[in-house]
Amino acid sequence: MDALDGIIKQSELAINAAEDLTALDLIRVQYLGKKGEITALLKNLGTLSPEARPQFGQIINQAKEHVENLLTARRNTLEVAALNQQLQSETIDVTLPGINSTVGSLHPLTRSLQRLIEIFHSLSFKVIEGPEVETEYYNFTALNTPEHHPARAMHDTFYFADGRLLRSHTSPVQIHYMQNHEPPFRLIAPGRVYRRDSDMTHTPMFNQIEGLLISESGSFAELKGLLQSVLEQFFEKKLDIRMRPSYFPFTEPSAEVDVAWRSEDPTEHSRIHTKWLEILGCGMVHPNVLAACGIDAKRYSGFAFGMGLERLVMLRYGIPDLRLFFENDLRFLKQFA
Ligand code: 2NM
Repeated sequence: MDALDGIIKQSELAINAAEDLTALDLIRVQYLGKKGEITALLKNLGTLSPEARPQFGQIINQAKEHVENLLTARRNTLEVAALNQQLQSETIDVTLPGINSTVGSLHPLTRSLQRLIEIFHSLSFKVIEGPEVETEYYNFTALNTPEHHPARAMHDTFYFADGRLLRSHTSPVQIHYMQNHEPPFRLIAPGRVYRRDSDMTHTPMFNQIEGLLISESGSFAELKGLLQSVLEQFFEKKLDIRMRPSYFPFTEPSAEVDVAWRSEDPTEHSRIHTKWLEILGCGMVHPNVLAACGIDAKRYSGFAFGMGLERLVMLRYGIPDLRLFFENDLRFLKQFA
């Protein structure tokens, strides 16, 4: 009984001193575990006389129950303390301002390209794409551009060591298409093109949209009407356009299209003045080009046109400097959100 009293006192002290649940469990094992001190006393009952066993058994079991109750009470206290501490450390101040997420926007070139594609789509034109690395055949030869044409020169086109090149227009995309499809068709080929040109108004890479219509009745009149309609939809206003005779190896006849651009001239006391601005090139597809694609030029005819996307977008939004397209300055890009 002396031993039991000592054990109870020690366990009470230990339980009250336990700082956390792990320490508390070690104490439980120390007294009530398989090899625990109170467990050992119970095992010892067998050594007592049969008459003494019930009395001592009862006393030891009461002690065991007492220690178990103390352990449970302490465990509850420690659990509540731990929970309170966790709640305190994870407190969220719901009155703090939120974190703003900024929403991006499309690049003006992407936006305008999407609009142009919609406009052409409404006129039954289909979008086709092709590789930016091409052969001389697809970029020049099939387009009726002779071997010694200046456009082929090293200083105009980027060549690779193996003779391939970066396409200088998207026409090769249309050549591939014509070789593999039967007319009639209406196509536009948008994409990046490359020329060895770099100054205030030229970048070595820019975006082009070329169009092509081949049918049994393609005509210059249809070309002019189509361009007028597309340009008026793109600029969202009535436009005066004019065609000037021009030359491209792949079209005959060829023309350049100008639009009458009205603007206020600050040097002329804000007088409105009109300038003719060149915005695209076009023409009737040369019979040699049709022949190179296996198309019967006696049965089919059609027209093609090409325009620079950056230039169109600069006019539409009044963007003064080509470099703005490539710098990705957010102050610029945000204006198109
Ligand atoms: C232009 C001007 C004139 C053109 C020609 C072709 C093709 F592949 F059908 F022959 N595609 N685009 C063309 C014609 C492009 O850009 C100023």
